Amino acid sequence: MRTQVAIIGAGPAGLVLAHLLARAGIDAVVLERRTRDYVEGRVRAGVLEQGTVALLAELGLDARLRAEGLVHTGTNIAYDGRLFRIDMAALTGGSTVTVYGQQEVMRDLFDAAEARGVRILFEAEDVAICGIETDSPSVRFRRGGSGHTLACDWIAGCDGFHGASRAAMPADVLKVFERVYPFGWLGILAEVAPVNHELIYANHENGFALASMRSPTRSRYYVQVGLDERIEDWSDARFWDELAVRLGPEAAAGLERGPSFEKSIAPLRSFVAEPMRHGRLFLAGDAAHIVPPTGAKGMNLAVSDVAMLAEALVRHYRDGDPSGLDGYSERALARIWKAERFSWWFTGLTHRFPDMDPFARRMQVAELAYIRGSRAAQTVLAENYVGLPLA
Ligand code: FAS
Ligand code: PHB
Repeated sequence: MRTQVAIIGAGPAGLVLAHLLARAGIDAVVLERRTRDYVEGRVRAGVLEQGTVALLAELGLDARLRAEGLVHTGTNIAYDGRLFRIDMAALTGGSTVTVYGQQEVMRDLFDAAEARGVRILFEAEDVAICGIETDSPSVRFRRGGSGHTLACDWIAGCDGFHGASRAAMPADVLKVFERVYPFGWLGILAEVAPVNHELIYANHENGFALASMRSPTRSRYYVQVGLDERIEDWSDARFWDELAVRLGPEAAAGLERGPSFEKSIAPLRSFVAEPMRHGRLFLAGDAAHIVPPTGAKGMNLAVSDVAMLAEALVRHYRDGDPSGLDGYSERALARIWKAERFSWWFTGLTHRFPDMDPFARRMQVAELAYIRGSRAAQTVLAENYVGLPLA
């Protein structure tokens, strides 16, 4: 088998890249180890930056997004029994975010793949990356009980944090930067109306909580939990009681309870691997970086990475111009580190750290009070949350 670009991973990074390359007439093959149902069934991100929405629209993949996505002009912060709104659109010249679950994005990307000529090989196992320091790289894999080799010009490692691509980078080339947080997020989905028409990020002395949603009738809620806590420790009743406490009386007024139909705990980390290119291998999305979901950046960064990578590949194949490929890692990392900073800052502002002393707690409350009263501080939060421009 041969293609121009071998894409490993059919998550948001791999599929958006595949659509962008197919639209440009560049041949690609996506190797995904799971089934479509498994990938589409993973409950993950919920908030799309304006740039992500625009890219999906450019690809003609925004019909359902426009019909079902919830456009938010603001977001809300609750602390010490208070609740205040940040009018992001007013502070950023009209920018908004759209609530539309990653599962829906993946369904739209998969549904449109065949018509666009996107080739996805599901259940491709034992992927092995070869020859990235040569002019003839390839990817070996097993599928349907047989071994295969995919010869290619370039390899896009879009296989997430636990994939094979980052491990293919030479150890003496790769530098990693990491912060592992001493807590996780317990999230539920429930068929109940959201407590607010926008999101609420809550800082409480018991810990962080987030009120989000997937539709006017489906809510997505999170509470911060300790690393030693298990899903079986959290009945629905305990979850709803603790969520109400952490949101506070004003934010939780009218909180509708109901049975959860999805419940999971996700760990939080900040992680960046540099560089995002070695020879014929490029990294994109979670394969190269992870952010705590507080800033709603994970999936959006994956999309902006591959928007830059696709632009570079088009310049290479159409114009014989290597500059985009040569500059990809530096350009992508410049935007990634700003999102890492925002996500790390917003996590530090809203979560309860086990070693937090009374002074540190007072610093959190003082910063929240300052943001509540400062247009300048709210502008800084708003412009990061809606998404910084692609430089
Ligand atoms: P992904 O991990 O989505 O996709 C990688 C794909 O590669 C997967 O389909 C995987 O099966 C495949 N793969 C892996 N190894 C392979 C191999 N060896 N061979 C072939 N295929 C392979 N972001 C937010 O913004 N908000 C959130 O609330 C949020 N919650 C999250 C919860 C969890 C549990 C996780 C893990 C992530 C969450 N994220 C969230 C971040 C998430 O949305 C990612 O940023 C996003 O999925 C990144 O997309 P990709 O880079 O495509 O990686
Ligand atoms: C979600 O709806 O899943 C969500 C929203 C905002 C975040 C994280 C997760 O910051």
